[in-house]
Amino acid sequence: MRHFSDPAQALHAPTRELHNGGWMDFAECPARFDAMLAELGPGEPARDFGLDPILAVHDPAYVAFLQEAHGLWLAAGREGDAMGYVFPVVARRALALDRIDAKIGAFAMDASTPVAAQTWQAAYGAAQAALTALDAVLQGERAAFALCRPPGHHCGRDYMGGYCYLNNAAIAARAAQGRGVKRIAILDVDYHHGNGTQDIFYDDGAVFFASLHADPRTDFPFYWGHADERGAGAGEGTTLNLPLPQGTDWSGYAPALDAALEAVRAHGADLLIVSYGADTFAEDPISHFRLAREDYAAMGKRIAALDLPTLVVMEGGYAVDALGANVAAFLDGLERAA
Ligand code: OKP
Ligand code: ZN
Repeated sequence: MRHFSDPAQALHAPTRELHNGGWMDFAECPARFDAMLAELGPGEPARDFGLDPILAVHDPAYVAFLQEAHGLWLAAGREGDAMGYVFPVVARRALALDRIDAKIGAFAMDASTPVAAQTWQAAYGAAQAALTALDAVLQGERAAFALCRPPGHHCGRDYMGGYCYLNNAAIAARAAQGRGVKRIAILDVDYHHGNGTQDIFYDDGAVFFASLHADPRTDFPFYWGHADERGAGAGEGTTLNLPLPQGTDWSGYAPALDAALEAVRAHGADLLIVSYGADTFAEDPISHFRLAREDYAAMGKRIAALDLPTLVVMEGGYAVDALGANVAAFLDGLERAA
């Protein structure tokens, strides 16, 4: 399968993240990107579609913040990665605050998404990779893979979170709508619920969002991904959440996947976007499902049976040594059933 990326995506390299009250090495590391490229080969370069498709999803003030945040951090006399520690969840109002600590809290949903020196360049490259792979699909490619890193499914219109800064899947979906694609389905098979993607399309009846993920009662992002979140307004019924317990293996995963695929079929989509995460792997260091490599091939085959033009965007997956092979197994399964 053709795949697309931008070298700038390797430049985002935060050193650490808050974990259970202490510091751990940043799990979403540049080695993930290198591991995928080592397995899949260099692929094709992302083209530059500019800022407009990003601004079709994200708030301009948020995009400006991403570009300036690390510079403001350095200007405040800090070193290392910019991280927030105050989050305005109470009595929110539009205050135009300049201090980096105030800005970063207003544009973040968690304290584990640091902004490093080249975060913007990398996130921008990942979004352009998604747009380039989408273009290949709209030109007639049956499926294409955007090697997105950093991932995107946790961030929303005006906030970052969960290692995500720009929502690559949402940016591709809005671009597809702009090019005349009427009905779109986003299938999120990352271990974690794609709360940002859900949020962006929650009231959009043209974009169906289905997600299989660890039950948010036990796993990040906790507040979203519960089965009773089903969309609102014109999007009522076009969000489907299938939370699964920790320890889920293929025997529990496959029936839920089939239910999601059936719902995608019923939506009548013209384009499928898959948010693929390999953090459902049994050996993932931060996750608790038990999928094996061959399950990814089976997953790809079942998704291919939908017989839809398919854009795959990369999300998580932190067992770095196994990552390339897991991604390749999924893409091969998706391609072989074609
Ligand atoms: C991103 B993706 C503290 C917990 C923070 C964030 C998980 C983000 C996963 N270290 N965990 O969905 O793979
Ligand atoms: Zn994940």
